[in-house]
Amino acid sequence: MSKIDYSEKIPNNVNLAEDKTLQRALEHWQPNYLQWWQDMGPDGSTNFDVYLRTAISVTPDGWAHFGHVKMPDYRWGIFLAQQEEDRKVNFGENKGMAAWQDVPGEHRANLRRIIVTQGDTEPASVEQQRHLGLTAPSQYDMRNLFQINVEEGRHLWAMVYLLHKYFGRDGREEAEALLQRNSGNQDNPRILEAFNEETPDWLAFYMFTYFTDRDGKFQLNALAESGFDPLSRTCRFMLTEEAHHMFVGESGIARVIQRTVDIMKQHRIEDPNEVRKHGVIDLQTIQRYLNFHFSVTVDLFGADQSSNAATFYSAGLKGRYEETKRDDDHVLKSHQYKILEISNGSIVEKEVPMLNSLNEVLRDDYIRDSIAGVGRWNRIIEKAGLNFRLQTPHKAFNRHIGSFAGHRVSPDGRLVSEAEWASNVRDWLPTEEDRAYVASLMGRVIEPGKMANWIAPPPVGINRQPIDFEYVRFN
Ligand code: BYC
Repeated sequence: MSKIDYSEKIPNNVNLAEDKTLQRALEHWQPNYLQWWQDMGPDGSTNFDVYLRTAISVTPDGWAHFGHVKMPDYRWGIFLAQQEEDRKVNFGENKGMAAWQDVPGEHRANLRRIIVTQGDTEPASVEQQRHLGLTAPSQYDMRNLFQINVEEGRHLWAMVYLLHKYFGRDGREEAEALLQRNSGNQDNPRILEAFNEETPDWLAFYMFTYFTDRDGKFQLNALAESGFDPLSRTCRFMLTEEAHHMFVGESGIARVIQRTVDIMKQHRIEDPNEVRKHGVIDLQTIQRYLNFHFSVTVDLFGADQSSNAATFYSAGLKGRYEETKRDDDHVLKSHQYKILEISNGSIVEKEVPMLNSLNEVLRDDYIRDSIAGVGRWNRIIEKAGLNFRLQTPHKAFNRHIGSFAGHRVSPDGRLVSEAEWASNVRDWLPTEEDRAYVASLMGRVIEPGKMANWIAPPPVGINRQPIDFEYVRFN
């Protein structure tokens, strides 16, 4: 197994010491990264010792080593999954060629763009979540937040390594720019819209990690198929860390629901106003947050028809989810796909060339995967004997990218007038009052094992530790 040497300034499994120019360039970027972490990373956490997992090798038994660490001392490094022998480009017009170990000149600009877009989301999410440590509902949750933050930081390192190693001077400039754009900054925002939204409270955080980190899963899987082998290997290792992020989201929402339905049962109440009197989050508010995070995330897949997506695929740069498990020609020139469009005032299906609709293909795979967890949340409500059910909205609801941008569509998929939208939007998307109510519940709970009133405890702790383990030492 290829162990990672933590005595090196930048831990890595890419023989960095043998490439002095690259090593110097990354060592030059490192203090700027640490400065960014100080300025934009988890607020007020510098002195905390946090029970974190760190990768000590990229093999299955080595990537999750647990111990208390001060976050600024976390060893961010560069880890690629092991190289597969004789790997090929598995799709597109270059299918069957040996996978590229260097950037093919004609695809340089597109590859750089994909890597920069991926890289931009990682620090953006840390910025979005930077104040949440101040209102963590338990030590367990605070630790999970910080774990996610350090790993998103490492994912930025992963993309910066690719930019520095393979893209020369413009790669180095892009790496600097990744630290200069900031989430929500009017003058220099993050690239994709969802990463400029706020994550102001923990309900939003769990929704983000459930829905938006899942976009990460699907995009990284598509990039893990890339014919550019270093990108594929990088994404394959990033994916091992992504599962925990989505777990935090799914189990977080499950615990919020559990607590709410326990209170509803105990007091025999269903009216959301009554529910709120007990300091828990009503199911209707959870639904509105779900509608928001789902729709904003669905936009992240890009336009339904995209010549960029067709080019990325045909060139062998970005595949479909589980490309190599699919049973077709992997060239897709004669394939069709059904997308939705608006025609004569209603939403209808239309068959178009699949190559141009690969963003939609990935979006549909994503939607299928997201719905599964919502079903598991509903089982908690059902078990409590309540009739309420959460639902993912129609994929045309609240869209800002693609053919539905500028149209009003209800959560159940009807094209509606501006007037109907205006009179219902308060039931469909979180209102100022919802956000203020959720914010009013937030407050840091620091005693080991204690939970805020609005959330149930998790069934088990991290790494088989008890729930009242000291996950964060505040010093
Ligand atoms: N917001 O032809 P289109 C993660 C732009 S998440 C703003 O459809 P394309 C993570 C687009 O750039 C995974 N703008 O574009 C999760 C284009 O602009 P130009 C992130 C948008 O290229 C949680 C124009 O609209 N990874 O890892 O086919 C925490 C036309 O669009 C948006 C990736 O996304 C938007 N939502 O598709 C931490 C993978 N959507 O050229 C991390 C890499 C589109 O006209 N990225 N536009 O100026 C890609 O593969 C593609 O760039 C996209 C866009 C799928 C995002």
